Amino acid sequence: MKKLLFVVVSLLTMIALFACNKDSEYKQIKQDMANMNHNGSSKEKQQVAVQTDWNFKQSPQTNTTNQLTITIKDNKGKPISEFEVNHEKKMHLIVASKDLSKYQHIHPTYKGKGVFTVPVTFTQGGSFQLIADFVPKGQSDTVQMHTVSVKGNTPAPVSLTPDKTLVKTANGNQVSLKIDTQLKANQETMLNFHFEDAKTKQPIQDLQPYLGAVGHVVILNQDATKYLHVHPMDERVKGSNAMFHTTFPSPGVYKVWGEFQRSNKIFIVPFVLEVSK
Ligand SMILES: [Cu+2]
Repeated sequence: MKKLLFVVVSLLTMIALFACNKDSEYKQIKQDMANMNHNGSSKEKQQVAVQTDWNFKQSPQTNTTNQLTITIKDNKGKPISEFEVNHEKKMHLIVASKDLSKYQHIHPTYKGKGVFTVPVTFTQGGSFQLIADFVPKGQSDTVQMHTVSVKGNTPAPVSLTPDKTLVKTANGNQVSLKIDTQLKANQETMLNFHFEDAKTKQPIQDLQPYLGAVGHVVILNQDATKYLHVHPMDERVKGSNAMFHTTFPSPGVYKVWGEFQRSNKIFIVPFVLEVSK
């Protein structure tokens, strides 16, 4: 009997580990490509070396539409022409102010021959980090970053302070972030988002798929040089919990944006977390 129990427990552990590996996605890239450290799930294919041209039609400024062209080339300078559709899009672009107080997640249009275009609006001046996330055909997830200086009124940077309580409300949805253990660098962590109606406190069961999953979690470190894009363990759940499995690459303060959809409206909940050694 004991033996049988042991076998069952082992099997369950194996299934849990398998599920973890299969569904978690982990990306990290340093701005310095020479020190690039890319990590991924076991199914990951070889990452292709790419070059990226970032070109604004005019030097970027506030309160206007800035036309951005992003061109993806291989390491010989030849445009990469085919991209996989990843969570409904060929490219995901994160635009974040360097202090992480401003955040946008937008989707450039693919024009062919490696060229993507997108209008970008900045609500303030200063330094912004642009992060393009895409998959060249037959290759693995690829992340490219670019820092731009935006002309216009530039407020003093907002300091990044870890949240004391991990409960946020957006669009009438109350979102609690639960983390089982103390956050430690290089240790697998489960981020568990719990959803309640802010008024009635009833569990929310009617989240809608957003870009092919119940939600998306984007994580940046304090200076926006380390980027993680995490997808849920189970993409099909509708609430009242959504679990995201990730690993923070180093100690420090991180900002986490959870992006979800309900009643045809996207809502974003930001959390600031401290990760210890
Ligand atoms: Cu996206």
